[in-house]
Amino acid sequence: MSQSVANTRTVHAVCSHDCPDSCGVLVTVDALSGRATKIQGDPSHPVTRGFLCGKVAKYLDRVYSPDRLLYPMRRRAGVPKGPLPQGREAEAFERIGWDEALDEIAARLKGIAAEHGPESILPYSYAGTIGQLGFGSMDRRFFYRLGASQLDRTICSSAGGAALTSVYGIRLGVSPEDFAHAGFIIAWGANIHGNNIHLWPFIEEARRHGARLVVIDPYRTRTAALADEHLVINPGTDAALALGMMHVILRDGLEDAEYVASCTHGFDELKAHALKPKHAPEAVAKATGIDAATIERLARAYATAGRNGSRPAAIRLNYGIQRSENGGTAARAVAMLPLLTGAWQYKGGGLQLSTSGSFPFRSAALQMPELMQASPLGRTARTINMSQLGEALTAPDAGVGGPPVKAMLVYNSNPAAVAPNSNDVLSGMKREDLFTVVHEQFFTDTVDYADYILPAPTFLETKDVQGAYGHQYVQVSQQAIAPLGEARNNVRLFGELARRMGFTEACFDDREDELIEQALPADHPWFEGVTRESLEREGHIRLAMPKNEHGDTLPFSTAEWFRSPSGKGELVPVPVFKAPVESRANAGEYPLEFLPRKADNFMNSTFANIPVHQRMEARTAGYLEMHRSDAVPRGIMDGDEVEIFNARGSIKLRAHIDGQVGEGVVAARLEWNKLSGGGLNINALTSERLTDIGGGATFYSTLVEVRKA
Ligand SMILES: Nc1nc2c(c(=O)[nH]1)N[C@H]1C(S)=C(S)[C@@H](COP(=O)(O)OP(=O)(O)OC[C@H]3O[C@@H](n4cnc5c(=O)[nH]c(N)nc54)[C@H](O)[C@@H]3O)O[C@H]1N2
Ligand SMILES: Nc1nc2c(c(=O)[nH]1)N[C@H]1C(S)=C(S)[C@@H](COP(=O)(O)OP(=O)(O)OC[C@H]3O[C@@H](n4cnc5c(=O)[nH]c(N)nc54)[C@H](O)[C@@H]3O)O[C@H]1N2
Ligand code: SF4
Ligand SMILES: [Mo]
Repeated sequence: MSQSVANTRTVHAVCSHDCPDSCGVLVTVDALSGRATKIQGDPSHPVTRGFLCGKVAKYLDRVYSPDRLLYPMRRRAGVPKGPLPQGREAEAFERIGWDEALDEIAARLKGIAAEHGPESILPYSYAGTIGQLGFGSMDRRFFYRLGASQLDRTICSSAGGAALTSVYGIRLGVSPEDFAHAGFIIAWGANIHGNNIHLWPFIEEARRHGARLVVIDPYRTRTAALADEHLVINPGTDAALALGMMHVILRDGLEDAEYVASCTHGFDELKAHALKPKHAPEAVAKATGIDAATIERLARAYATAGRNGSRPAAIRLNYGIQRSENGGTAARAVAMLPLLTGAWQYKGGGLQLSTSGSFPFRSAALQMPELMQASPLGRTARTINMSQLGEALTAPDAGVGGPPVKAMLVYNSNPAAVAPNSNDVLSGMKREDLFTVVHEQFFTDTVDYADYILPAPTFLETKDVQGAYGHQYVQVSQQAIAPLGEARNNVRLFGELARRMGFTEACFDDREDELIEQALPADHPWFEGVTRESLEREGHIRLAMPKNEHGDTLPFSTAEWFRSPSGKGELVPVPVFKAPVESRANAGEYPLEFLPRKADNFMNSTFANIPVHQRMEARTAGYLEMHRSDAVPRGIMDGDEVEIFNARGSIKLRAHIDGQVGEGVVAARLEWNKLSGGGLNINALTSERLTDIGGGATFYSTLVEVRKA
């Protein structure tokens, strides 16, 4: 979709950041100079509705930033790896051409694979872009064919994903548009206003019709401040709260017996479990910090919404609750609530954690895991969990057996800033015997440890196809402008590197259009009418999911929707609450629960270096938020410099006693290491412990102590 007016064109792109909203974006491009002059939300996209979040509204500042990494570079001889002052990173490197860079990188990889085996090479990528091609296509083909270690991409959502799948068999949820029809909404570990802004107008619409919004979060987010009620929960205790709600619902017979009979499996077992005295509101109040009367009221309001023609209850569950040691169980327990009340049967009722299962892209065709068999390894390569990068880089057997990691190719990620237990991560990345290549848009913390850096484009500079994890529209993102400098996209980088390695398979020649066609299933009913051509014409297309007699798509309203082993909602194994090892229940030397948070105006570590975004986040820069009752006994006053520490690390921030956190909890937000006071960000304190299911990171289960610096 491209329209011309006078000397400008408007190009339809898709915001590729790791955000549930996947906005349709219109980019105005000056036809003469080829420069983007304006960026706006697509008014015709039913979820984007013509506006962008504060971060991406200022996107041209990022695209045309004077700090963009524009050329391939090689570390200068003798310059050790490690932190470089922001703005002067390029001094540690010398500019080289792409051919030279690719030849030298291929030669090094061949040598390392020959000496240590290909599994000594580790890809490290996450969701710098969530476009299908940029996130995982040619890169995966390359690493499979090489026989490199596989990366388990667990740093964000794997516990919640596994939880949802274990209960429903597929990741589907209430559409954002349908939230407008809800009568009672719970934002559960979900900072909607900060992280998922395009859901907000639908919630406001529901509230205009009388809906109540209740937020369950240990932190007073923007969302909590705007809600009807904020329930301050102790971190990591959501499974207990959900079980307490079940207790009330089942004790009082508020379940929908007909729906339970036709759409769930294991009800009797769950009922017996939930009715145990330890799940009674008085008992649950102790663990969660939410009083018994409130739990009773919450459970009743939740379960009775939708009765007698009233509007139903919707839960926006987000990934906040599953970044916790027992987060998988917590997400499973919450996900079971609408199965008891039958909320799914009503428009606007049910739950949304992720809608990603709505998009049956052909990832096997894009990624070709069968290439592993053609690799020198000739078998399935070992897997390394990305949330344990520190261990992988510092343990002699990469923590999982097999050769030590000798080379790491980083793209779509900034592990030096975002991976947990960063002291170990950074000491691993500092190893002079580790060969590191980083494909990036900016001189991030990770670039400071690179042997070679390669320039990557922004989403304005490349073409892709994208689904969403917060709505049900598939979109093609057109290339709006030429890549800046010598930037090359992920597809081209790995296609060319494959040739340099001597891989002869034809699949390494595929380009964007071919890959987009391969990604789209021809035979899946939900993708009916979705082709590269139709997407290019329309910009976005709503998936053709099954509809009821009123024309509404209501996932899990009937038994046909479930993809679980029993063909119904799985209520067994029953969720069992266990307090995290790192939580107040087990506090000792480090008594405070730490929330190492995302910034409302950054995207994880992305945007942290852009001045306009820094200004938007100035209020939280360098702050440790704490409760007065924790500050006073430690002799800490508002504005004091404090040290936050545990056995893994220590950082310095300024105390801010502002009422955003409750007693026993302290919070600070993500930042680049090199932009942090002491050169280390909050991940110096987080651990590599994994979640109960899904092997996820546990950022929000972190104990610390604080003292005046
Ligand atoms: N502005 C902005 N938007 C973003 C991002 C960003 O960095 N900035 N990141 C993007 C990414 S990668 C993701 S995954 C999504 C994530 O979106 P969300 O899942 O909303 O992410 P979080 O902010 O991690 O967690 C949500 C809330 O959970 C709370 N929380 C922490 N521990 C607990 C707990 O034990 N129980 C409960 N009930 N709540 C808890 C946190 O205080 C937080 O306010 O957002 C995306 N959107
Ligand atoms: N303490 C703490 N740590 C966290 C979190 C938290 O809440 N607290 N959140 C966690 C979560 S949920 C997530 S998802 C992870 C996110 O961690 P990452 O996936 O590392 O996310 P970003 O920090 O956004 O970094 C993405 C990088 O990819 C680059 N990039 C963008 N597009 C492209 C491209 O097309 N090609 C290449 N080669 N590069 C590109 C960007 O410039 C950016 O530097 O962080 C996790 N870490
Ligand atoms: S970051 Fe999210 S809300 Fe912002 S423009 Fe991108 S998709 Fe939309
Ligand atoms: Mo994430």
